[in-house]
Amino acid sequence: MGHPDENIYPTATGRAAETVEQHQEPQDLVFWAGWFCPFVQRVWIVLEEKNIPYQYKEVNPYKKEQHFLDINPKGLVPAIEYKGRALYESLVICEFLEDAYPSRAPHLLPQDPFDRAYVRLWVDHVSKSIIPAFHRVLQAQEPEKQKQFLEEYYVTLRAVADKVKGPYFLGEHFSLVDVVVAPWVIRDYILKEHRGYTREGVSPKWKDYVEQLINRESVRKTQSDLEHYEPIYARYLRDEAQSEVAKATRSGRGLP
Ligand SMILES: N[C@@H](CCC(=O)N[C@@H](CS)C(=O)NCC(=O)O)C(=O)O
Repeated sequence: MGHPDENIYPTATGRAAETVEQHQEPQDLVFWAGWFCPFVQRVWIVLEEKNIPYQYKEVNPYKKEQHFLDINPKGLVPAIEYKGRALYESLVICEFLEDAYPSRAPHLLPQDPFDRAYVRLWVDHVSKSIIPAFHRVLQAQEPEKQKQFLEEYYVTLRAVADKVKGPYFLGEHFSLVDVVVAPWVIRDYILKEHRGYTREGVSPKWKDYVEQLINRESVRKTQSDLEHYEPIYARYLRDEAQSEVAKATRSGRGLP
């Protein structure tokens, strides 16, 4: 048997499978994706929001095949090739799409310099606080630790909830903050089933915000059937996952 993380369902399902089907034709922009990956989903949401033509290619990043390492030496999804040149790192790609397709609304970074910085500030909070806290809850084995990390996770989410203007983070304007939060709220049922998390436990405002995000069309179109995320997270819940994110969480390092 190979690497345990190779045993993921091979392709997108549900609404995401329909979206993949519609993006098979060659285009200037090739999107190297893994249907299950929350970092991939960020880029995918942006592509769909802006209606950018792209060709979807599924890759299993755990196999570290040479053709993919030539595109992203880190061997992580997402990556893109734009007119034959490669880029990776989900946030770098999201900002690139904003810059490379300036006429395509919605603008996920606002025009005003202060507002742009404000969005980046909260995107940074998601990357540096929310996602590591999510993984600590997910991977903790002792009930005491699970409880402690769940409380810490709530604190990181409340910080965002307190700033939400509604319906989205900035108000009516759907921004990059919403893009980076959405993939994690779709996956929160894992913590609900296994770690006692509830959306109400964060705050009523958080619950309302989450409803808006999960019903956004770009989010729904990039989501697979929930049952297929389960086997992937089962390994995290036993703290057996060997992904770069899992290893970083275990050793207390920052995420890759
Ligand atoms: N910082 C990267 C993280 C991407 C990432 O961790 N992707 C995971 C899948 S969700 C991956 O490719 N994992 C392969 C591995 O860990 O070996 C980004 O934002 O793009």
